[in-house]
Amino acid sequence: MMKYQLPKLNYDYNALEPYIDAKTMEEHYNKHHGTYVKKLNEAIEKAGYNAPADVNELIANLKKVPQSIRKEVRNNGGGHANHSFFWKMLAKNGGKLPKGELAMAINEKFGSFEKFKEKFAKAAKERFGSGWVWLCVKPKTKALYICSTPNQDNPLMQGVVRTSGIPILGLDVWEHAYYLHYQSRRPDYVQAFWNVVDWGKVATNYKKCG
Ligand code: MN3
Repeated sequence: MMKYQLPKLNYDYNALEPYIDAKTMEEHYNKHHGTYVKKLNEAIEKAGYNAPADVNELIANLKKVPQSIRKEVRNNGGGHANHSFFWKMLAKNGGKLPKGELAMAINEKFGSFEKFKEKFAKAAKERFGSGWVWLCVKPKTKALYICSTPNQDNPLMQGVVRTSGIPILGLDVWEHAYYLHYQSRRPDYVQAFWNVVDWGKVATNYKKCG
């Protein structure tokens, strides 16, 4: 029995069309995410490391991971955590506006929902090469902020990333996430993303932050 498993998708590959196409979903989920899971398990097994069951706990405590596999765990554990989180924040009938406490926090921090989206899109555009863009919460103050990380780094990687915090929404901006459908048009992919964000789930994430 492998320690970490590819989580089940809660929708079909074509559920997010036309914004995210079925072929991209299938490849991205099976091939890319599947490979991160496989390589993560291989690394853990190789070192005989008694890793925590929760992958978020694993990546939040990279210092506890044996040095010999720390880089593989950072990359593949990050890949597993990031994608598991990403799939959950997407929905067929997404795209509804944030409501309640989260909506107020967004307006307060960014001025308006439109301005928040602009700032997030800018961060996506400016992330050079592969990485992720995040909407995060600072644990003590519950303040919102936008950041981006390279490769498969995640804001939970305290002491590793400069912008550590708790992500409540993430967007994969690796080319494999959009190239089949959008080619090099990353900004078009980011605009399409807003149609499939499940704001109810993002609001739940926000609520859990305290
Ligand atoms: Mn990806």
